[in-house]
Amino acid sequence: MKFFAAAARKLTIVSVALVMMVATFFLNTADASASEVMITMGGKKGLVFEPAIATIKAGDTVTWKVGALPPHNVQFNKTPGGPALGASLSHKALEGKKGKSFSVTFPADAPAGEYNYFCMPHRGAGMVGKIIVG
Ligand SMILES: [Cu+2]
Repeated sequence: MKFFAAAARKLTIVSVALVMMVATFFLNTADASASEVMITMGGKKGLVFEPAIATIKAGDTVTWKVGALPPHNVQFNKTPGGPALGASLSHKALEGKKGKSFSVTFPADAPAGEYNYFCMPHRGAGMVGKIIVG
């Protein structure tokens, strides 16, 4: 009986250590890979996203901030994930207050490729952008 108790205790210690190692690994990778990208909507060059093209990794967060000539919004029209993913990433509400921002986190399993979007009121003026998920 003593042997089993000792073995069980040993197993518990090993299990806890293993769980902690695995947890630490996931925490570290999350911290190391997730980053934030800031895009200004409307700037010195007029009705444009600055930068118009941004490269991120799946799981990253993109923040759009209202610059000049509002209102603006973000609507994804062509994404490798299809219309449902495009809709979930879109911010259709028009933002008219300079300096206001909103953030969108791309899912960790977002497929790589080019995510094209536009600003609804200024699409005709060429206010389009692209997020490249690498
Ligand atoms: Cu706009």
